Amino acid sequence: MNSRDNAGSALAEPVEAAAGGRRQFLARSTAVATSLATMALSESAMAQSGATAAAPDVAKKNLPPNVPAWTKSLGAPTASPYGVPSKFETEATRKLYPGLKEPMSAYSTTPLQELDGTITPNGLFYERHHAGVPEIDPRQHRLMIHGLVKNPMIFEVQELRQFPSESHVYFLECSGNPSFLPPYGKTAAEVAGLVSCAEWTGVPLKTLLNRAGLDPKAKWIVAEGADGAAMTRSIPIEKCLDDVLIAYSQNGERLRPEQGYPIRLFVPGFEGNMSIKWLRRLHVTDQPGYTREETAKYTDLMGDGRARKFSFVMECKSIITSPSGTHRLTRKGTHEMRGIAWSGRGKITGVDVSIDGGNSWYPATLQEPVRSKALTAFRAPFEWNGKELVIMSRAMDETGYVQPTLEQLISVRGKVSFYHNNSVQPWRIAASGEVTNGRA
Ligand SMILES: Nc1nc2c(c(=O)[nH]1)N[C@H]1C(S)=C(S)[C@@H](COP(=O)(O)O)O[C@H]1N2
Ligand SMILES: [Mo]
Repeated sequence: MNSRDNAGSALAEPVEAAAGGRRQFLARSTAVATSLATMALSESAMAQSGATAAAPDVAKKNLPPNVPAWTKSLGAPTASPYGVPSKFETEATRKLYPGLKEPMSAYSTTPLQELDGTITPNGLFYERHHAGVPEIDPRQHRLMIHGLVKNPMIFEVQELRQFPSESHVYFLECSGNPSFLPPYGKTAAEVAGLVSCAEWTGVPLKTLLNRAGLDPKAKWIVAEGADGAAMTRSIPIEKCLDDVLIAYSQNGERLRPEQGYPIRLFVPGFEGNMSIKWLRRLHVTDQPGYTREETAKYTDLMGDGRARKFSFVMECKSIITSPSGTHRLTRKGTHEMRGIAWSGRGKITGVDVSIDGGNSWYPATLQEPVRSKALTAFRAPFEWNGKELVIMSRAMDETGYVQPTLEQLISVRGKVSFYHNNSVQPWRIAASGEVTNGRA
């Protein structure tokens, strides 16, 4: 690492030097680069890297012992107004959920199988819009609080930013991530890509409610969005006075239009549809609104025909994202499985993994810090000797709840249930190394 850093700083100097000096430097840097390359690519490193062997089309002229083309010229100019990923990262993109026919009342998935760690880049945050993404001028947007309050209020966006703020890392998950029935997705994104995680900054809702002054009869708040769907949901007052935020930033920058610019409600640990985007109205009431979204839509029909309503909390769940569907193992030996776990009830306390289809389990290592209602990364080594394996993970949270199998879930909820499938996800590694959905 050190010698590479030194080489890097040596590279920085000559850019400002005169042309003659630069040519001289290039001769010097060629020597440095060549010796570094020889050192780094020891035999064992070559055996580990699969990448060189797997890409025969890559021009040999850029490989050791040659100096690559990009080392012999200036790069792109500084200060492109907004940075974008490398053009070689073509798979790290959001995709419309499989089978959707139109993009307006639709959802797109986070490419979980392409990402590392627990923070979702803003451009890859999953999307769920009931009527497309409105373009809202923040100067013309207002938040109204009315109903069972002493002082009804209307806030400008810039006023909201002046209240004492808080920042928290929280996951957001759509309750339909995924449905119970086949077809089962091919990739981790298709199976569970309607979950993402960000650091949200905003003003606690309780601050605004205290200012408005709650009537003792206040029991619910009906939140409404400013999009064409005027998406509306009722939230119990206890939750509103607990950890709900009026968020205006995600991962340090202002919300993206897709995530509710200029402000959204953020209801930690609850199903995504309650975190009303483009928030314009909070109606304080003594009972739920029983809006279209919480009657026709977000209830869970049980096997006996009764509906489970107000299933707010996203229960504990996990998924292995690497290796996962459409990945391929290219060598035998020790591999690392990696994944994410989360719970709407608090912190993840453990993740077990299995390589024999769930017959036996062993503990994965959790990446610190483990945060409440946020994605937690886990990893565990496993051996692959060229025989078929079925790998899966099972998470536990601080309430003692253990992530169920699909069979266990169906035995309780029946088969007509659509939302809240938090079951264990198996991946099959074939003798060829190909990874596919273990359910298909
Ligand atoms: N105003 C409004 N809020 C909304 C929605 C919507 O369509 N309109 N979709 C909801 C649903 S179903 C989910 S899962 C989340 C998705 O948030 P995201 O697009 O930031 O991931 O927003 C919720 N809030
Ligand atoms: Mo959703």
